[in-house]
Order: sequence, then structure tokens, then C-alpha cells
Amino acid sequence: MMRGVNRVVFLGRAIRSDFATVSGISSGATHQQLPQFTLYGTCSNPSSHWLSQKAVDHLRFSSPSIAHSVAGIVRYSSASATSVAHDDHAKETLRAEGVLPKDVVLYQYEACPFCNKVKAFLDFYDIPYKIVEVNPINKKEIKWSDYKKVPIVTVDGEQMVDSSDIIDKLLKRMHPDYDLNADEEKRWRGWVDNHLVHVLSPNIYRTVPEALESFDYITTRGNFSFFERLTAKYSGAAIMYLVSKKLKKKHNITDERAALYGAAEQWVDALKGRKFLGESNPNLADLAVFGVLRPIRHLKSGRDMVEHTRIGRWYSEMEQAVGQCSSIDA
Ligand SMILES: N[C@@H](CCC(=O)N[C@@H](CS)C(=O)NCC(=O)O)C(=O)O
Repeated sequence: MMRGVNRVVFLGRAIRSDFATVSGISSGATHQQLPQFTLYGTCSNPSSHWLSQKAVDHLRFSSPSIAHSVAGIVRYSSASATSVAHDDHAKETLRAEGVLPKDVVLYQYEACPFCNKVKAFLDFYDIPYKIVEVNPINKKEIKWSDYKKVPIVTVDGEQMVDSSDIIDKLLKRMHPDYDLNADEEKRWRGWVDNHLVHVLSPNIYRTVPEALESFDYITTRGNFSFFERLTAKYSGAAIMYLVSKKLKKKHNITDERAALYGAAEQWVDALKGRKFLGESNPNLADLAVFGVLRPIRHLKSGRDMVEHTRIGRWYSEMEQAVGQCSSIDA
């Protein structure tokens, strides 16, 4: 019995610290970092994926030689032996040319917005990757690394950390000429990291039922032991409900939903009537906004956002453009 109680206490502490390192907030005498955290799963384990026109178009726009090498690659299903053979060959060609990064492993929490940013990028470019779901309580899957957050990506064993840096580095490998300093794209990528992500936690943990909905998803999809799953849902929801009130203050948010709707409208205004910020194809800012919103899309806050703002149309276009999860173990 005592052991059980101790485990709950331990788990509570672990959740507090594990869900707590993103957005930094003082709590009493101890300076604790509190979360930005987290939500929903996005890669819905499809049995198929495709190397689509989307990436080809994007590359054609800025690098005809790369576009040439990807031309002719068509949608395929990994469940189909013939089409797999065809597209494996095509991807082999790309790899041989140093276009697609090889042996990519993403260490992630399924629900982490930063991880989902990286995923949106990998999925859009149809980069095959392996997912290692990290247990947020003991993080044993990333014990090998000095970096204690996710996402971590390894490419042929080389470690990359921090979602934006990871995306920059991967893109530069595929596309050395890409201008990462293009003003509008850079500005909106910064907006995602400095504003949009801070609006999410207060929304998904806004009420007790919403906090429970969020944790139900997190614990169902994340890497938790049976015992952790049982206890994390309720202790995590309770803790994050309280933490989200502090985050609200820290980021000067008075009305969570108004802040979320405001951000969504701000983004739609930024599009200025264009299909994507990147015009006919998503750019890195489109992928970043989409990536961090994707985990909340089917939570109450995401449903409300789509219902009460104009973001739905862009979001649907992004879903189509990004396509299926290109994780090889999906
Ligand atoms: N700036 C980093 C932030 C990464 C981050 O804070 N990740 C959270 C998960 S959403 C984390 O790993 N927190 C530490 C923990 O869970 O212990 C990035 O963009 O990748």
C-alpha cells in the first residue's frame, strides 16, 4: 500500500518536472520550468504513404535539378509490393544524390508541439523516419543524450536538437540553396515559437474536462507503463489544469479562447488571401503553424478554433499538402 502511495507521489513529481520544462515560470521559492506542453497525436499509423507532387513542386520552385530528380515519383502504398519496389527505387535515387536524409530517427512525445513541427516537415518532404516514443517520466530512451528535451533527431547517428534547428539542418542538406532568412517566412516561424505555442497549454487545460480530454489522449498515445497510464491521466490533468493558470498569467493571457482565436485570425490575415504563406506550396512557416496546431485540432480547443475562426480552410489545405505520415514504422 505504502509502495503504491510512494509511486503516485513519485509520478506526480515526475509529471510536474517532465511536463515542466518548456516555458519557464517561477513557482514559489523554487524556480521551476513549466510546460508549454503537449497534446495530441498526429501520425495516425497509416499503412501507406506517398512521395507526392507536393515536395516536387516545392523543390521545383527553388531548385530545378532536385525537382528533376524527384519528377515521376508517384503516390504509392507501402502495402503494395510492386509500388513499393518502384518508389523504393526512386527514394534510393534521391538518397544516392544526397537529397533525402538517410536513417532518420525522431525521439519524441507523440503530443509535443515541437515534435509535431518536425514531423510535419518530415511528412511533407516524405522523408522516411523511425519514431522512438520517449517515456516522459523516466526518459530512458534518450539517456544516451546530454540533451534532455524532445524532439531529438538522429541522421546517420548524428544528433540534432531543437525543432527549428533540426528543420533548418535537414532542409539545408536537401536543398543547400534554400534561403532560411526570407523575411516573411522567418518572422512567422518566430511567431510560432514565441507566441502561438504559448497560447496552446492554457487552452487545452482550460477546464477540468478539457485537461482530462488532453491527458486521456496523451496517456493513450504516449509511452507510459500500465501504472503510469492509470495515474498520469488524473494527476497529470490536475497538475496541468493548475499549471495552465500560471502560464496564462506568465504570458499575459486573460481569455484563453480569445487568445487562440486571435492567433488563428492573425495567421489567416498573414496569408493575405494566398493559399499558403509560401504561395502555392507550404513554406516552413506554414509547416510550423500546422505542426503545432495538429495535436490540438481534434481536442475541444481545436474544434472551437476551427468553428469560430477562418483558419479551417487553410488547415484543410495543409492536411492535404502534408499528406500521410512518412514514418517507416507507422
Ligand atoms: N525549443 C525546443 C523546445 C523543446 C521542448 O521544450 N520540448 C518539451 C516537450 S514539448 C520537453 O522535452 N520538455 C522537457 C521534458 O519533458 O522533460 C524545440 O523547439 O525543440
